Amino acid sequence: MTTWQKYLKESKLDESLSYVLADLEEVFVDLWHAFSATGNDRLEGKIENMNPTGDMQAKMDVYSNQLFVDKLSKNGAISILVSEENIDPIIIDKKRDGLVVVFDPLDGSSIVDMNMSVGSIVGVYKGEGVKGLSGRDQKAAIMAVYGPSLSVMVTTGEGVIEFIYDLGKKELVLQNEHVHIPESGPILAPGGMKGCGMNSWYCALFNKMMEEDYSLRYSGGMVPDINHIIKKGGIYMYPGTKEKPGGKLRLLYELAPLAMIIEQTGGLAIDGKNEILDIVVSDYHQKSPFFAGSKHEIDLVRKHIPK
Ligand code: AHM
Ligand code: MG
Repeated sequence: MTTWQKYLKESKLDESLSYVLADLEEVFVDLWHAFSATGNDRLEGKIENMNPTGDMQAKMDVYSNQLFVDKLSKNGAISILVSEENIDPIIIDKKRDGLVVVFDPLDGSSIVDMNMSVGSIVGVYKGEGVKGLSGRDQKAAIMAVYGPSLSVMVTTGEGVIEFIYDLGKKELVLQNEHVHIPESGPILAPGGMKGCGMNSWYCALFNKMMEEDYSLRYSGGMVPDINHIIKKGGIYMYPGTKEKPGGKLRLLYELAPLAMIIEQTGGLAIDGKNEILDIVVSDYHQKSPFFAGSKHEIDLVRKHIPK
């Protein structure tokens, strides 16, 4: 049975990337266990302030960010960390010719207290920083789904591999060595529907897809929704809305890693016109509209979105 650690040993990955992936297993497992804590150990509710990037913080946001930062800042291969929860990058050792790890430690904080599936998103770069780079420069992208089981998809640019946490072994074990998204599929996850009235093209596309018998499956957690779409085919959408014309979701640590995973499974991820992976990072927390999924459904967006 191939475990995560065995896969890292046997694959010809750059040594420093292997160190980072090895630590991430521990972070994902610890976080997944934290969701089942009871009594005083259970972390529920909001904190009475916004995070530095403008979202209300759940207690789990703070906890999960601390888990990532504590573990990764001790990793000798990393020079810089960029988190959704910190306005500025965390410099570990700028002189080191190391890796830059970007992450959303807990995506789906609005549903985390509802016992629904949520996730973590991670991208890895090499260099002195990430400004001026694009998602195409990522050395690896990883997403973890915290649901009834813990599952992890990882890509280093040669396809996508899926692991599932084995409770008996207490390790991630290989589940699927070649994850492929169908060319087309029935899952429709439309975010930003509040802006639908302002976006007549978006309403028209939504109505057309509902008439065509797509299955509505929007959970409020992008990672499990994307995971669902990779398995069955379909599309996740979050366009610019009246309230958020530039979109809600963050390019660097949410969209670019998910776009790399989707592309490596054979799907596509665009901002409406351009591929997400081609957008150059100019701000750590910049946002973008997002459409990701099977090729056929991305084609539908391209046909409907105003030129
Ligand atoms: P978060 O990083 O604050 O959790 O925001 C990202 C989440 C996605 O997981 C989800 O698809 C979307 O925001 C939900 O937004 P909305 O509540 O507007 O539907
Ligand atoms: Mg997020």
